[in-house]
Amino acid sequence: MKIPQILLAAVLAGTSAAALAQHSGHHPAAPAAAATQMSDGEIRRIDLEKGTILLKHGDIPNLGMGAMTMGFKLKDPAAARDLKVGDRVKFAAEQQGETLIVTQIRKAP
Ligand SMILES: [Cu+2]
Repeated sequence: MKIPQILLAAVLAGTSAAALAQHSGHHPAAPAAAATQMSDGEIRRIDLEKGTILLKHGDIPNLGMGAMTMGFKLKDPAAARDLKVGDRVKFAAEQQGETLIVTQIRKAP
């Protein structure tokens, strides 16, 4: 069983080298990964059939985004059925490829 162990060691060495290369890259200000950060928003438009929402939002630290008004996809439109234009909300968003998706949203208390 010598050969598989050597292969495994080579794979592990390659993995850590790649990880080190990433850490010495060009993104010194990348925020620490957080589980779910809720951001503040206000609904400007909502379309449950298309699954889209336009939010005037505050900072979204996990996306490195400041305050603005922009559109998102709703991960679960059914969960937003009680929300309407003008509602203040707490929401979580994440980027999947080119798309920004609201993964959680609820009326702000
Ligand atoms: Cu934005």
